[in-house]
Amino acid sequence: MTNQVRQAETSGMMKTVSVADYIVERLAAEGINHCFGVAGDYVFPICDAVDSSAKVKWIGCANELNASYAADGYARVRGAAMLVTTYGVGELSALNGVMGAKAERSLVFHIVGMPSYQHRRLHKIAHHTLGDGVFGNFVDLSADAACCHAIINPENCVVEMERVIGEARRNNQPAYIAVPSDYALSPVMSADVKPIVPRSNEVALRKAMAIIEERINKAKSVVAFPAFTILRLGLQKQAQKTIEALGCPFATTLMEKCVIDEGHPQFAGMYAGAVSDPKTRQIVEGADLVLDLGGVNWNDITTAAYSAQLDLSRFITVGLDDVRIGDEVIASVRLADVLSELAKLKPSSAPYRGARQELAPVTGNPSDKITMVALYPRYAAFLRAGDTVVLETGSTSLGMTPTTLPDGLRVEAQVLWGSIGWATPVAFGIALGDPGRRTVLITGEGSHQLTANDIGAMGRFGANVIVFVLNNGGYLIERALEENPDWTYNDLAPWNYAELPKALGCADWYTARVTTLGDLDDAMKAARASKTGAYIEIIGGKMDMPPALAFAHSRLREMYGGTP
Ligand SMILES: Cc1ncc(C[n+]2csc(CCOP(=O)(O)OP(=O)(O)O)c2C)c(N)n1
Ligand SMILES: [Mg+2]
Repeated sequence: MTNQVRQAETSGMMKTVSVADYIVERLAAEGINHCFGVAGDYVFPICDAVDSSAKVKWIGCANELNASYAADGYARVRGAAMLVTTYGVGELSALNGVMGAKAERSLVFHIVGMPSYQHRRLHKIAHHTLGDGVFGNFVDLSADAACCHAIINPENCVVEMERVIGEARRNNQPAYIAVPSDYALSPVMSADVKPIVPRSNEVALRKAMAIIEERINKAKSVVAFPAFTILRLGLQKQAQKTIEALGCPFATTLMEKCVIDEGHPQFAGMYAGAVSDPKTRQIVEGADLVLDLGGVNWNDITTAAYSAQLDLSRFITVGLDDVRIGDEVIASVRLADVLSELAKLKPSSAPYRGARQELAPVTGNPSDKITMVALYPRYAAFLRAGDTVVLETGSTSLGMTPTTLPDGLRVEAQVLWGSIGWATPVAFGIALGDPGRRTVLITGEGSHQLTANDIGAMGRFGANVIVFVLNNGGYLIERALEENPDWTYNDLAPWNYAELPKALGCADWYTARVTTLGDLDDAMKAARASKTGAYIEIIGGKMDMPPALAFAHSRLREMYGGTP
């Protein structure tokens, strides 16, 4: 059928474009060149349109959950991504990943092929349904994981695509686009619409800037927080310029690790409530004005179990699309516009200069077993400018975030949603989306077991990721968060991790399984030199945890409360 439409395009007098082709080409115009997904019959027309597009390449993943994570990773570095799944069985498998993208503000266009309009009209009993002749059962579920959605037909296609693209860009969150399979093959009806580009209302912007400038001028001390959304919107340089123009110190939470180099002279450290460095804590909690650039997420993790003492009356929060000052909200003001206005300011006094944090020294003898004390400084020494590091939830992220890292890194983590298994496909999506940088995945083995099968896709599509898998015999972070670390539910099937790349088709990858520091140092050198992907399985101790986790382990009662 798709071919028939395409033939009509070339042989007929009138140029016709199918709905499926239109959707794919319109999303390509958003800067998307890869489409992650799993095929299925209801979505064949969309898959065909991708396969025959000169601009978008089909990237088949092992399952829809992986594809949704890979799309999240791609969107983080490219601004937007395309995810294609089939009706019901496919889209529901992707829900966790799409919801996570919504929580963490990553723009994934989720396109789902539905049963045909004709079958819907006749209430046919069809596969991938509940057998009830109802075709709306899953639309609401998938739509809830997005910030906007559309059910496409040939008449509304052009208008609806502009609406969802505009709205998804405004919120930087997923959009759900459902396309009945017969409509997907119909010629699209033209409509006269222009792309909706989110922009500030000039009057509102001037009003917000007047208040912000007045507050800055009055404040005796200012601290800025570049939020994770700065990274999602690719505004790192603008945020840095703004902070340099203000001359004030800036701090980050662990959701914004390295959003601006940690070696920047105005960096005041990582703020995490009671576990912050005392100087950082004083700068943040003692500031007259906290300038939140992008809407920091003050959750249980970023505030170290709600131990942050932040007086919201001292805050100005610049959101993606509004500015909040106390109870006053000024709507229709874009973050990027506020940043460029702030960057025009001149600092009233000499800029803040913090003490540069040096990288921790690499310690231990070559024959020593690998301990966490020796491991994390090694990661810091291994990483270099031009790397994008993907951190998995688990002991790894708690080990990495307090570790000072070199300049020029990009760090991606899913701190708020925290779904294990996320990091492996995300590293894949990032490697495809941003091939000019080297992607480094750091994961625990328990998380890796959820999504490791797409190491195969990395090999297939030439994504040369460097993978570190910490094999510590189970779910260490969970052992640490319980009185009894030996519950059997924290144990795992003992995989031979270092053999996975070969079994999954990455025959030319560098692989190693290391048990001593000397072996680890050699493997790190070889991984860095390798032109293909690299995979290092690191054997760690079952209860050897980084200091932040050990701290939590010693304070379980404070964290969770006592037994009632
Ligand atoms: C999808 C999902 N399921 C379960 C959890 C709960 N959980 C959080 S961390 C974790 C274990 C991580 O283990 P591993 O990756 O081996 O890291 P380690 O802490 O051992 O270094 C689990 C099961 C979760 N966050 N997400
Ligand atoms: Mg583990």
